[in-house]
Amino acid sequence: MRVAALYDVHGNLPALEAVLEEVEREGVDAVVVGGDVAAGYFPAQSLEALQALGESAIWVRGNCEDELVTGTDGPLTGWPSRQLDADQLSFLGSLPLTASLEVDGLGSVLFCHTTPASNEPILTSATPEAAFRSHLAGVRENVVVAGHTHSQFVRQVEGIRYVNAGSVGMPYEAQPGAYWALLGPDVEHRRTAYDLDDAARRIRASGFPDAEQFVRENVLDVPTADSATELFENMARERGER
Ligand SMILES: [Mn+2]
Repeated sequence: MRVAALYDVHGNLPALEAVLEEVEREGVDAVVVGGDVAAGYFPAQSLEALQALGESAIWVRGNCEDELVTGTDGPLTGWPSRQLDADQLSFLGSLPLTASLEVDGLGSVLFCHTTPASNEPILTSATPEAAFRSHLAGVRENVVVAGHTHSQFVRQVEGIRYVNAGSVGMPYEAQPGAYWALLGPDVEHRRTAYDLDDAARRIRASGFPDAEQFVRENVLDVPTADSATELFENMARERGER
């Protein structure tokens, strides 16, 4: 099968709608929803747009799903958690950490938010190899597809190719847009352009408390992968993950 990997939508419905149109044109067999779907401007609508894919959507749970369910009052989770009803929160809380699929040309592919055992560790293009090796120990698949750190990259770790699919709704990349990955027969990193000014207008009207700041810093303009990677690696050192 061919698979579209959509990670870290973060409630950015305009970005998601543009990606779903492109995914439809690609005629994939499945869409993997890689976590951190609803933590952002359009929580319920983003969730519903992906649930509308029915059986062809395969879901894994991100760290923000856990924070929405436990009611953690962060900038991306406090207001959004109050926009979701009990059924939606229970759906998100019940998702598995991993999914495994056979993909054309790639063989077995493991999908997780960041590592197979947890949706929290920080892994970037600059992470030391030893950290990848310990997180991927015991993985039997040829390819691991993840997100979480919002920048597209590929790392070869012994026999395993670790792919960050990028972020649909909150990318840290060279230019604005919606970032995802098309899998089968190879790994193809994709960027979908969308109408940023129209998205900004919709997001400002969403009721999301920090809309203006997010529009400026994460939609109209985005942090570069290099700056985000440096911040993430510092955070990982502070957390004792390195
Ligand atoms: Mn995320």
